[in-house]
Amino acid sequence: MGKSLTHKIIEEHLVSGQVEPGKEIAIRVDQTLTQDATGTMAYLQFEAMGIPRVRTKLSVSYADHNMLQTGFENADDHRFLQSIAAKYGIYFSRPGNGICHQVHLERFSSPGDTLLGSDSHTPTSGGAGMLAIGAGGLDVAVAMAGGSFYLNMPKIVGVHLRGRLQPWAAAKDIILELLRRLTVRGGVGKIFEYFGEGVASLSVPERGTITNMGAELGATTSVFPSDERTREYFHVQKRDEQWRPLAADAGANYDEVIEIDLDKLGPMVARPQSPDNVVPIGEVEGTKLAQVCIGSCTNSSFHDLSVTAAILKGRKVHPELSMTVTPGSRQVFTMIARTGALADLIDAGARILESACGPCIGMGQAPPTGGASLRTFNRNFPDRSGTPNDRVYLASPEVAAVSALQGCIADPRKWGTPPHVVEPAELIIDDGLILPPAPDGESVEILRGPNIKPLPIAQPLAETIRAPVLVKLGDNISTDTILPAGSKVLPLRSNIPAISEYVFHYVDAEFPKKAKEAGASIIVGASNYGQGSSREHAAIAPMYLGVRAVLAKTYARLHHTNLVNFGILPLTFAREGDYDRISVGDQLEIPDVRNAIGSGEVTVRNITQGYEFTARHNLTERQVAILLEGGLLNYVKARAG
Ligand code: MIC
Ligand code: SF4
Repeated sequence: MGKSLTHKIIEEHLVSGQVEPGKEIAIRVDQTLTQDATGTMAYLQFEAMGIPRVRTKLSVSYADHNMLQTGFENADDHRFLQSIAAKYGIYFSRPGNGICHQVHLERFSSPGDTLLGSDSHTPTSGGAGMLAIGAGGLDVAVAMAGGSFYLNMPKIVGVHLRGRLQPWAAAKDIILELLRRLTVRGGVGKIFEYFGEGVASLSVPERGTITNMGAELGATTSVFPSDERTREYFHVQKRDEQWRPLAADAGANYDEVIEIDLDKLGPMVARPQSPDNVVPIGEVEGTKLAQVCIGSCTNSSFHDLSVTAAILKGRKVHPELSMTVTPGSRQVFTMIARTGALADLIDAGARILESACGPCIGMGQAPPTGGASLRTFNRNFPDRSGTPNDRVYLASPEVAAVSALQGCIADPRKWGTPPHVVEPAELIIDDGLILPPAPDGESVEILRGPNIKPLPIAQPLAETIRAPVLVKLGDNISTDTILPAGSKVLPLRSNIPAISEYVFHYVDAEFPKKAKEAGASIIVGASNYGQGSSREHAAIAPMYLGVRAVLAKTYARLHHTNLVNFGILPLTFAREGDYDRISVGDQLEIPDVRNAIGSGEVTVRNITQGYEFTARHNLTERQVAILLEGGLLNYVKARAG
């Protein structure tokens, strides 16, 4: 039986474990990336490990999220990141150089290598044949220190792409179609590997759109083969020598296979407030729009912006809406300036934003109250845009551009012939905003602003947990709900005491106060608890407020690991009915938990209601040991000697 590409890469990087679904494996990490909203914590953690220089082949620190400088915090954090990168052997991509995933794909992706990034959309580089996985900052810090990355071996899903995309259908529609079929939980514990004749018709940035948004399926990662299209991409990036061919064996063995017939795929739209709330465009056509935003790490390539410009050329954005365009990288920005596409966008009345995450993470451009926003982004979780009860739709740049002209969601197939965008034969390559590390880090001084507060350290698991339930939540709660981002909160990422005041802000603004008063507390979640981002702050801040355990039906991979890394016990209900029985305010007791945890089951007493139930966990032995020691940092330090 032939091997999948994923198996080949994992086997090449295997440090320990058996490559069988569900078994814990450890893999070697070739490259790491961090961004500024997760990076400050990751580097504080790296510093705490006392290692003089990173031990990866390549580590890059990006400044792309925290770009609004309405106070000193973000500027200070960027200065900190720049100095720490110089000291510890890390490349620093300065503010203005672009969104981490877009820049990484362009300048650093490397087929067949592994990449661990402190951002959930790290799988974007899977578009160039990397095994690229999102993780919490602490896991990335451990990888920078030379440690392996541990994960439960996922199932491999082969996605067979048949045919080719028809006019007006886009790469975005492929991933939206998968979200429609599988939902935001459908990819948990899985890696999606693309194959079939349809692959060759997709460029690397188009593949990047698909692997990027595989994160919304809950997938561990997604990967494309490295083929002739990949070679062309490396050639225009003037990185020919970094390309190598990679593919699955003929007749490769997949745990599951999904077929997508590209010939039959039309434009799709995700409705508010979940990326899997997907319908064919006909079902939402005519929805009046207050805003259209093009950009984010999902759709901000030269092709995406050039298609948009060609549609808008000689026309004006509808007067009742506001349109923004964000180039994903300085390279894209420069190229659209040279080809004239930028002038067409400006003429049409689009608001041009700097190369950064921007509106995708609520850093400006919150839509008006009640107004619908159509975005080419990857997430439309509640309140993420910065407007309470927001109505955010997700679609391709083609749909967004045509809709921007018409003032409502419009089917481009009824609008006219798709523009033909010619990819430039030569790109302007200028890595001037990527600073290499100092050759001798020892003399570099780390510049710390007053926003950077010391890391709180978790406590070893208690003998007995006795605590009230402070909040009870429904399915698919994202980390945006646990700890919002946006322009007010993001600048506090290096300051846990300050950011913890925003935990569950939109669910119960009193949560931080109640948690501090209670001293110890428990969160109750339902299915796919903690989906979405890699932000470990959604674990650190609750830990800081005294949250000791979470009880949920199932967890998203990244958040589950982050909870363990910061000493919060993630339990599951043995019987789902026990979820229904429990109420906010109930006092729970988990007796003798340090001993009981080894068996995989613990007894929970609901003291308020007077009954007992069983809770389980799916922690590996290593994770149990981490919890007993009070988090990964304590665990690593104890083993370092
Ligand atoms: C996101 O898209 O939610 C973010 C902001 O990029 C996060 C990282 C963070 O919260 O800093 C992610 O996707 O991991
Ligand atoms: Fe930035 Fe949005 Fe991409 Fe997250 S999803 S990395 S916030 S552009």
